[in-house]
Amino acid sequence: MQSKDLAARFEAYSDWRRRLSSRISGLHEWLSQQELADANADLSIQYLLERLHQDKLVVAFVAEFSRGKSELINAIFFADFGQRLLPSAAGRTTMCPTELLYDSTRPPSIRLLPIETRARDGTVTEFKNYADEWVTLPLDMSSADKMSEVLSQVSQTKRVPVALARKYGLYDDGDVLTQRAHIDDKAVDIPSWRHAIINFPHPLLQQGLVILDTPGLNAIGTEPELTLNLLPNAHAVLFLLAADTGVTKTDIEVWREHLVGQNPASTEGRLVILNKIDGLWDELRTGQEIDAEIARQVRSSAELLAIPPAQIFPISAQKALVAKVNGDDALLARSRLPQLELALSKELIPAKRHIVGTATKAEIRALAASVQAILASRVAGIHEQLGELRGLRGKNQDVVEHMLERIQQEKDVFERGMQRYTALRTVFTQHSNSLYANIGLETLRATATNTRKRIEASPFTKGVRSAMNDFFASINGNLEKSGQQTGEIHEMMRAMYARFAKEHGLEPFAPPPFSMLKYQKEVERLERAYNVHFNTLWNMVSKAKFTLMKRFFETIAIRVKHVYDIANRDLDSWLKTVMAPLETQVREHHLQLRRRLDSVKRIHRASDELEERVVELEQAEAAVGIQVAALAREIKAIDDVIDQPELLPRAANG
Ligand SMILES: Nc1nc2c(ncn2[C@@H]2O[C@H](COP(=O)(O)OP(=O)(O)OP(=O)(O)O)[C@@H](O)[C@H]2O)c(=O)[nH]1
Ligand SMILES: [Mg+2]
Repeated sequence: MQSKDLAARFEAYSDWRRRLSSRISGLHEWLSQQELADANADLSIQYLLERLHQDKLVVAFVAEFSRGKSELINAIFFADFGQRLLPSAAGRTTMCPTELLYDSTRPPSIRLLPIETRARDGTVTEFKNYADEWVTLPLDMSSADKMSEVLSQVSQTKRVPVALARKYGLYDDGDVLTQRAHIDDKAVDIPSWRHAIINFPHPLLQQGLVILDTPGLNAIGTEPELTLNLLPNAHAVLFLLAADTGVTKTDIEVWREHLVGQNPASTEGRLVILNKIDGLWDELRTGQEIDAEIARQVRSSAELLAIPPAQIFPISAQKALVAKVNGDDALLARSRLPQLELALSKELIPAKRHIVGTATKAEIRALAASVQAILASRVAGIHEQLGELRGLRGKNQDVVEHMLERIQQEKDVFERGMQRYTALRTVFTQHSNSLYANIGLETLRATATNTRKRIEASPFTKGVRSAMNDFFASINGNLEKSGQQTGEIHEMMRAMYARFAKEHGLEPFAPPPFSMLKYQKEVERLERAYNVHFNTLWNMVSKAKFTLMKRFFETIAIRVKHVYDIANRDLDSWLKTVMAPLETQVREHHLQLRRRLDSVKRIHRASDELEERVVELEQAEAAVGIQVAALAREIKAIDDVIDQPELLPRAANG
């Protein structure tokens, strides 16, 4: 059955990740056994495995209220429970952003962040680190009724004085935010919760799928967490329209702001759904007439959103849910949900797998290259020694003595060169420190504190704007400066490698450069989002605007911190990547010189040692050859898993 396709594909993807992880662990084990894993290799394998393990696929549902987001989630994911699990009803239903995921370290539950936290500093992401800020209610997996009762918390509201709503940034005198909740002049209804996380052991969630259900339009704008973090980072966003309302002005606003606002060129991973087509199922018309009407609505919606009609999926979420619950295949086909599920699984999962596979391959290649370099230098060393020793056959003591002197000299020269290496290490450390001073978290904290103070001190648009602009300017400046510094470090290391290669015959190595582009792009994206939302936010609320502005800034600051965190981590590993090979080369070369000196000394003492030494070296050479072949096999095994065509479990066809 087609509706199983999404589940089957997702399962296949998880299985692929598991196989890949176990292959990579195999490589790591082998490297450790062979004593070929240095700190750099350990670290990059650990990161790789962590990333594969935690890999999440986030699918978000966005629309104006009552378009059927929660109903669609129920229909796609939770029909097996035989009823509506997430609350879905006329009017505003989902009152807070709701994440559905599975974390096996916690029991099934719903965690709720009280709306009161909006009056304090701190974003939802930050609050996620403090369990005591959340109200946790257990989910009784044995009773769908009890579960749906607990889950109805996401539509909970409470009545509060207007002044308090204003303080939370939820009330505006223009009455935009609380339109339908207005009770009287002194009190309004507001959501009870700011954010909900449902921890649910659904097979898809267990494999790393995260579903994000959002409340209708206005609530989106007031929680910057959604606009700046959750939605831009979602792998797919499903945008819903409803056939009974057509495309309204607010639909277009949501579409512009949250789906194309940041990157008009890309609608990749964005699916548009025309829901509630059952409203067009008029018994007095023929099937053909109804299909033509649906096609007409699809075309006109496509035109209004400026996207190709093929990107719009007409469905009936409600009928699909009913059909799945009752096992009514004809109704399910008529709801057209299977087409949407198929598109979702076809678009989403192979694309995700491709990205993860390509990144993993690149990292494994880099790792393999550094191990291959060590092995190559060992072979070169053995060859050199063999050459020397074979040349000594039949020679007298004088020649041996002469050679002894020569190697001793070479070793002395190299040890003097090592002083240069020690000096380089010092300069390298200094450079690294000043790099971290620039892009370190301390600097960011100071800049953010300064901006925060300026926002608080300036009640006018201009003041807030210029504080924010300066914030971005200072971040961009830091990134730029860091880029120059990594450039200098790169140049210094490049020169050093070239010099060691030339003077001591070490393996030539071109250290990879470091690019700041990724972080600059991300900050640019935030800056663009800030520009898009600033005016909306500023116009939307009058008295509450400061609470909102501050929260808006805090979210931006958290996102920038996240960018810095990643940049710092990447820099850590880059600095290791450029330095570690030199350390290894110097150590290996030094060892080799000592070994050469040793063997010639032995031969000098007793000439019958010569043949014995030659045999030993030949054996060592063969052993390295075996390692080279084994490494190639390990890498190929990993490549094979990555390149394997998608293996769909039998459920996909059944
Ligand atoms: N006829 C019909 N009604 C639907 C369909 N899908 C959803 N509905 C109804 O529309 C109403 C709103 O659905 P919800 O799932 O609550 O909508 P939502 O987008 O989650 O709304 P908010 O949570 O308020 O943002 C409910 O009464 C649903 O039963 C559909 O395909 N056909
Ligand atoms: Mg809803």
